[in-house]
Amino acid sequence: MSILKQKLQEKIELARPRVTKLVKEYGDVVIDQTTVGQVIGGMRGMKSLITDISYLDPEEGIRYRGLTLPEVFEQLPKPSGADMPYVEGLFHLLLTGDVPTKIEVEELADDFRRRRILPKYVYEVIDAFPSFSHPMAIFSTAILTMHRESCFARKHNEGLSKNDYWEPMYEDTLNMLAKLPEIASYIHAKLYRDGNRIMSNPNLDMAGNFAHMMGIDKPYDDVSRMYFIIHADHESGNVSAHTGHLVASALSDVYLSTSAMVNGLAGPLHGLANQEVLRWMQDLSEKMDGKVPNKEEMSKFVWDTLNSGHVIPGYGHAVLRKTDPRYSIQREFCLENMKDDVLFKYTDMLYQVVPDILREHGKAKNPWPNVDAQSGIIQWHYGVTDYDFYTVLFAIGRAVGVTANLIWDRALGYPLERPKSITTDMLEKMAKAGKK
Ligand code: CMX
Repeated sequence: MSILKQKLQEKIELARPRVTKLVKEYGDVVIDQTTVGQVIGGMRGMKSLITDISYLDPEEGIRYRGLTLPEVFEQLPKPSGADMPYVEGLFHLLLTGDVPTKIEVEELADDFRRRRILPKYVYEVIDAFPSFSHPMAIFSTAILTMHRESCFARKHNEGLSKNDYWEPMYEDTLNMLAKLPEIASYIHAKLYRDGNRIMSNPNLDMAGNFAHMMGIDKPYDDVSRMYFIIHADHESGNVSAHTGHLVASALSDVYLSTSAMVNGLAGPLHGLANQEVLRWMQDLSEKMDGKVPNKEEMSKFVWDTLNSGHVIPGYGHAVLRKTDPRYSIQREFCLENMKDDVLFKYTDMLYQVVPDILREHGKAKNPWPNVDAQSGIIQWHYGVTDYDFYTVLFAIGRAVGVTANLIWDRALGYPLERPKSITTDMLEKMAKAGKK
């Protein structure tokens, strides 16, 4: 058994009695109340999910296993010559709560390498897609196609004890994660490089190999590591993480659940916002003839967008109430590596004008930038100008966090998700009774 799997097994044994005790001894303790506004308003703030893998504080931003993002970047081991850590190391941290040693992370990176060969039929499925398809639709389908490989589905059919559910889920997860860079870069080659595929390099780490298969030189390997790490998890209630958890709660395997989570991520209010940001900035760039707008010109552009009934992409958040630390990490990278880039200058100018405008506009609860405000311009700078592709990169990162959660869902025996719905009549009656 690998070091990671062994360690995970020990952690699972320690965690199980805590959950059993909570349900047995405190199962009927009230922890929250639900309002009419929450039932109609997308369940905002309703405490109804559990995960130890990450926690999102509205003021501070995301913590992975208790570590802030700057701490994660500082503490995780890095491949030699790299400024950014191994994505495999992040998976180890998310799964176990421990920062891996160099030996542990290298063993895991080797494990990923062994598992990354893609079945031939996945290439054929991708090839069969019309070339004008959205890459997220192809990515989701390619993952879904591999459902037939699922160890979990096979073992469950054969009769697997509930206690052991996590084990084939772990195997499926590693098998799938290791293949995502190959799937994504193959889709990129098909849609945007006339099918010119670059074969993988078996000596590289997951993200380094992705950069290699994209055909982009350093520091794009570090961009990929940074990108996959910052997008990995944002606690359980966001659409992609929640969808993955919900679908897996029906004992659907990792392939079915991850494909579903990718579909949730593909919405413009969620992961697709990064491509919306680029589209929007290109529009401005055309209007400005490539020049950097001054503050007044930028403000006018932002107001025009709002007055035409559109949201400002890359700004606002359902939970966060401050600048997203994922934005700040990328901003630091831009300042160090691409501070003269015109689109970065646009982004910086937007940071100066948008928060005040959104406050004056008076709708958004959070006027600050989120992860998507900065991520597309970095890709653009390094030559990935096909912005439809950006959400696929988000999806590779998000899969790392969502699947770590799914393994724990199985380990702790979390049941089928099934909240109760009511009719509008019932809600009106409850609302009136509650007002008295
Ligand atoms: N521009 C203009 N209006 C905005 C806004 C923005 N960036 N953010 C929120 N609002 C509006 C909402 O549309 C809503 O208006 P209505 O009452 O007319 O429906 C109002 O402000 C209240 O919204 P909220 O409670 O502040 O935000 P929500 O939780 O409903 O939505 C989010 C959150 C992210 C969907 C929203 O801020 C938004 O649409 N942002 C732009 C798209 C974006 O950047 N998405 C990426 C999110 C990051 C991620 O994927 O994790």
